[in-house]
Amino acid sequence: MSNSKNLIDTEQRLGAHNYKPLDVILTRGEGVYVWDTDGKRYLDCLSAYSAVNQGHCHPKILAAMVEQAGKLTLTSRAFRNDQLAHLYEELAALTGSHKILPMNSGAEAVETAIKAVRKWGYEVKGVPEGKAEIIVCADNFHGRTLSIISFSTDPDARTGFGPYTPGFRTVPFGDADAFAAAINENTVAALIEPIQGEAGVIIPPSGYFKRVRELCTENKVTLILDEIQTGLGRTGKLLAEEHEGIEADVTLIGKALSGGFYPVSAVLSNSEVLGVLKPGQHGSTFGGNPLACAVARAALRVLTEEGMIENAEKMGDYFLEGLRSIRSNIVRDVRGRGLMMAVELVPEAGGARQYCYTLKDRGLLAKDTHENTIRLAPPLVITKSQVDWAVEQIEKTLA
Ligand code: IF1
Repeated sequence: MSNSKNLIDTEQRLGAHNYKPLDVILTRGEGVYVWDTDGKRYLDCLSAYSAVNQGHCHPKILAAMVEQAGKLTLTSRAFRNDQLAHLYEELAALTGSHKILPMNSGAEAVETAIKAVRKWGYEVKGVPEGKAEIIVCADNFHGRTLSIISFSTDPDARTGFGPYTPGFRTVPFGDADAFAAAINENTVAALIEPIQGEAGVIIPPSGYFKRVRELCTENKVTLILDEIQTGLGRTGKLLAEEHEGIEADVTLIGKALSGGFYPVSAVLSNSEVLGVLKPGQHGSTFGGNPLACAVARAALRVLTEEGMIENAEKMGDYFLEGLRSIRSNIVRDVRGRGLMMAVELVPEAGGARQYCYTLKDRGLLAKDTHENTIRLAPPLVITKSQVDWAVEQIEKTLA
């Protein structure tokens, strides 16, 4: 205990205070479980913001990582490596995309897409130089870099970091008429999350994305879906766009692309958009490195071969049903798709964070978002009895 206190004090003293984590110090993980330094076990219902969809320390991803780490880790893109082509092939087969660009963090994938669609706008659509506009949604979360926070509507994320990158137009999420009204001849793209995560797991009205897709096609606007959080099985489908019956022109994935072992992200595109990038115009020292590729290949393989996506769909329905059966006068709403779920509390409950602390004491880790919402996103390998146990803890906490 005194040791944990020392670690926390040291973090407070030497680290920037850009986070306010729950005071639990984790040291080991396996599947849906993590253990703290006192040996207490927790069911992880955050999954590192959906980066460990495959469960903590998945043995097959670990084996692929160790094997590749002993062979070759980094070549830079100045030379080729023998893993990248395989990752391209497997991603293309899985998602039907025609061109792929590997990066590291999610924010980098978003930045990459923004660069590519701007250039596409000038070279292919014929937008006058410097005039490209991208439509984004209010309450979005796409990452922390300067251009991305320039179009954030969250004051914490944005305020004080200007001057801001211009060229973005904000519309309400889920409002197709507002979206239609925002399109003009300089609109090169729309960048949207299929389900808004940070905003509190906000699911758009049905038909919204069908209409957005049509409007994009009619107006030659590139539809970019940020599936960094919703993708790779989280919502019970490989990509959340499948729930909407649409296909994006550009899809961004990250997080679970490595199963949490390593930062790996990718831009998946039609040939036209990524086709505009020529040698020297974009890149990254680590993007597409052989270690990242080997890890990503294993992470994708276990996701599909071990039935995790189907499990997410089944367990998601079951978990939601359990949450909806909870009788509590502080629950305002329960929502979710697959294993991306949220319990919103009434404002009088006094904030979600205290309930996350109670859940932690009961052995369940979850993260509050936007004051009154508890976000629940366990690894996709969760079993029925583990869901039963989780619902019981949540019920006792909110009763
Ligand atoms: C943090 C939330 C999750 C994302 C989408 C891009 C990125 C993210 C849809 C950027 C990242 C994270 C980052 C994390 C908090 C977080 C998050 F609470 F903000 F909403 F996941 F739930 N697009 N999401 O959700 O990816 O550059 O981080 O790899 O602490 O900032 P990244």
